[in-house]
Amino acid sequence: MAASHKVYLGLGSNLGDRQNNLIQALQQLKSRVSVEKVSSFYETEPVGFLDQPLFLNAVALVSTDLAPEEVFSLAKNIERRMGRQSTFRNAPRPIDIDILFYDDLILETPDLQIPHPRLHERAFVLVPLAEIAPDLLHPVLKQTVSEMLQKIGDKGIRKIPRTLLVSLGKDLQESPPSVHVSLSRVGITNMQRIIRLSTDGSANLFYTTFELFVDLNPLQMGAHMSRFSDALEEVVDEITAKEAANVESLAESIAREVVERQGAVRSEVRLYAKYPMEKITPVSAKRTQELYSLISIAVYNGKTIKRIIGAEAEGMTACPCAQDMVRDYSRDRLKEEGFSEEQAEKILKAIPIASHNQRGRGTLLIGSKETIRAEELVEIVESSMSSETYNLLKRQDELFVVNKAHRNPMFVEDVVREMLMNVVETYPNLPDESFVWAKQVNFEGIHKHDVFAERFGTLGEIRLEVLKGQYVSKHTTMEEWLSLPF
Ligand code: PH2
Ligand code: MG
Ligand code: MG
Repeated sequence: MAASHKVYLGLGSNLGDRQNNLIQALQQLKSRVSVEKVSSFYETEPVGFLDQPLFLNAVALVSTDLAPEEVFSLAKNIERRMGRQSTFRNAPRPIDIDILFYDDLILETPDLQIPHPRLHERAFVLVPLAEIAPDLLHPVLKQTVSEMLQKIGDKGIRKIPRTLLVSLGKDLQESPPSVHVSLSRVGITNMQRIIRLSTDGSANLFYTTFELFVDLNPLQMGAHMSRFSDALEEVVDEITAKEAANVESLAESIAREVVERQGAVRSEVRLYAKYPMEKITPVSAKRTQELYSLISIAVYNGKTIKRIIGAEAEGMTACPCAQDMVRDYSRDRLKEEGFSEEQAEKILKAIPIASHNQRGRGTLLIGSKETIRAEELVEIVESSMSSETYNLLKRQDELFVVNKAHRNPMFVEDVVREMLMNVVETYPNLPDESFVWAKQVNFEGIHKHDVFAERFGTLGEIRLEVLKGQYVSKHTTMEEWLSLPF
């Protein structure tokens, strides 16, 4: 690892929107160095050339691998980009960035002197510096910052409140809205972030979309909070900055944090993570990457958590009804050509029969206290269609997929029933009160519309039908299941 240097920078502005200029300069610095500490902002009387506006000054500690000359040219570039003209020394400027210290380096070149040669005489430097580094030692003068400040005093220096931050903070959020009515759910949707999960022992990045809702405390906050979505964004940002073990635990931490920090009575987090899995093509045995969506839903009421885990995968279906018609038609054609009834039947068994086929998207969700591997749900969804599909197909693989699909024609309803059967068989030990939702959309090949089927309910309801042949009219919805006593 390259060495990291501690560099103190002095910032000053006395032209234009001074506070904005300091913040913007810090932002630009952050794109090249790591800004570790920033002092308060101070309004200061001009030193040197006196007939000019008051300054706003601040000091920042940054750590960086850049050499002193590189920090210097970074500072000059930012000054130039922010519209500083080189006129005369000490002239008014939108931004001035000076290197005060670079570790305990002592440097004297015609362009650059470190430590800054006049810093010990300048209260506009020493006051902010003393705020973040009182014990820092001047390598030439061998005095600490506090000692140097004591000698010159803090005359002409006034700490100013960061007005920008104050007005965007609590005040606005807690002020009453103009219409007095409580809201049922408040939240954010379509929030996109790259998250880090520790999969197979190392951190991997996943493109993820979040939805996050809260039920506000009906007595205290429902009616008079005016901005809640801000707080939610902050929680997602904080938690997604850390690495998580899996999507479930990420959704769970966000749900918990929101309730605990924001005093909501219930929070609901939904996230959709794009998940790559390596597959091997069926005949040519080539490696190919397939993308699936992992879905995680977590609901927290301040005491217990409810979790749903799911997967979405694409595959293909061939239509049984069209295939039947094509078979009947082909039988007639074969007979017209002089084949006997038996011969025609034999031929029809031997060759694949045409049908229309389409891409389908299946989704399977399971709500349970038990841990369920999302990868297993991907397998179930994929294997419930006429055939899985691949991003990469060599010619022999293509034949395999087409053949497989036409040997296994399925309606959209069949796919959902197949998924349910697979769930019942794969998870014999999941409790009856678990929740299941299987759905399938087929993007029809002979229509411009899509076709759709779904089944939701508790696993108990579904088992009674699949295993016992009973008819259960009650289909517990996800909303119901999520709001059942925890
Ligand atoms: N910078 C100067 C000269 N004078 N006075 C104040 N108060 N603040 C400064 O940043 C400043 C100054 C030269 O860069
Ligand atoms: Mg200066
Ligand atoms: Mg300068």
